[in-house]
Amino acid sequence: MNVHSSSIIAAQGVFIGNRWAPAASGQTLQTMAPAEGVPFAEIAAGDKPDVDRAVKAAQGALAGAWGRMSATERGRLLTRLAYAVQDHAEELAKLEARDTGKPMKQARNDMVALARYFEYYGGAADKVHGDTIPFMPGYFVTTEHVAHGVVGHIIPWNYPAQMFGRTVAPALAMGNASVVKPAEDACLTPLRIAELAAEVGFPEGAINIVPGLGEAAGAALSSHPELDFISFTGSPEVGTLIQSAAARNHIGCTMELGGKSPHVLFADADLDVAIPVIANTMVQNAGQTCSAGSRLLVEKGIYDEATARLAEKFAALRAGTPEMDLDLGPVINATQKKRIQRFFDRAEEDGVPVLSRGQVADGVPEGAFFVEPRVYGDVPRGNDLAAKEIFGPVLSVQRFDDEADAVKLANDTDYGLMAAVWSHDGNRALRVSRGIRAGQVYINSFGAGGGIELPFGGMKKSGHGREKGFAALHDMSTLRTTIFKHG
Ligand code: TXE
Repeated sequence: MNVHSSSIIAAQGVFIGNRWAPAASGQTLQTMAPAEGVPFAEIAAGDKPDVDRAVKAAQGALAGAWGRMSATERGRLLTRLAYAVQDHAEELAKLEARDTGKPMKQARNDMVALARYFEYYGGAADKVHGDTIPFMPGYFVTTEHVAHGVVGHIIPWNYPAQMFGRTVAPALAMGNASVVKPAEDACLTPLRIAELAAEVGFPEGAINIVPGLGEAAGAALSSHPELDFISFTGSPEVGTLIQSAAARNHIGCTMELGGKSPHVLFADADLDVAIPVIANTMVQNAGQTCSAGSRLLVEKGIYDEATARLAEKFAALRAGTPEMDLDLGPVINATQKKRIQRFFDRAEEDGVPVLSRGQVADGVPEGAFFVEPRVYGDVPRGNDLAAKEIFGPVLSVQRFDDEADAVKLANDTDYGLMAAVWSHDGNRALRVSRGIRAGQVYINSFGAGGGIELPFGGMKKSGHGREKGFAALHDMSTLRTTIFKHG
């Protein structure tokens, strides 16, 4: 694909059975370059007939070469794809940066993570062991983890390449065949990765991509009667629709539905370490990260010092285009920009003070989707700024009295994806971490560079099921128990 600015990329269409084809309807959609505010790519508007064809191709793969492959051979293919991603990292990063607007350095890091997903799950493919279970005399019982079959993956636009690696790599490692519906706002890297997969030898139908609108291709995929499992990352509203469809088809699903993750900062924390991490985890990907640490809870005695330091950090932040490669890029589209502006307007009506604002760099194109990064202080408990997932570069700060109050405040949200506790008192940090309902809790750090080895997923309304680590391999497979009565 040609990624030069000023030209519109014509993506090749849907990718089914290792071949490109136009959408059955012949229709296309235009996607925008968020850092330019202009149309960037023309993608196929996939819909039900395309999804039907993709599911058939996936079933064909399971009945054919892909289904017959040993776990070791599958692992080798995944590893080869990891190397191919590394070989094409710069091309993929440029594509991702233009499609999402993120700074080049963040897009490059995304490609490192993408390759790592395929490397990790390539190595793990033949290391998922079952058990033998002691049972009555005369019986020999084993369990094994077997593929679900055809897995549907509906992924969002914030990290198109990483999300592809996160959900597709473990599915393939376990021998499933995948049908992916990437987001209409940013889907070019998943298409290119699928093409690379075909080049390194993945058999026809193992990986199929049907781009298109959520309510068309996404709805057709999630309600497809021959799907065996579905993995979704996106909004809680769409998560509800997909879970309802999965329930109607009696299939399993994993849901990753975002978060409002807190940093709990005690007075004895090392602010030199904590403050830069807190500021950075908030503006990474312009705050459009499900696990963004978007709430800072500060022990009252250090509130002034912590917020002053944070204000300084935020004031220095600059948003710019991928090529400017500054601290953050734009948000994904005009709708998200308007949505964030509404939070700003409401905060003003509620009299919540802005502690600090970063800036949008001079020279960014008119009409691009940039948002000024902001920190809000003394956010009232229950206020939208502290309760809702904003999905933008907006940090809400609140103060707490003591340990019990810190735990109460940390849990004062519907979400439970990630959290961090910052304190030099290890006993207290561990105690507090036990009280927080979140799928991942960090002590004196946050995010750990993506941590592909570490199980990741939600409690409460952040969803269910686990991605990353071996936990993903278990979710991407089902258990067969063999009961052998012998002689
Ligand atoms: O998400 P959608 P949107 C949150 C975040 C953001 C909000 C809205 O708070 O502000 O959601 O973002 C597909 N049937 N997250 O509207 O619509 C869609 O095409 C089947 C958090 O972009 O949920 C895309 O591929 N699929 C999040 C995917 O769902 C449908 C990441 C996600 O889009 C569908 C993104 C339908 N009826 C947003 N409608 C995270 N957890 O990281 C849409 N889709």
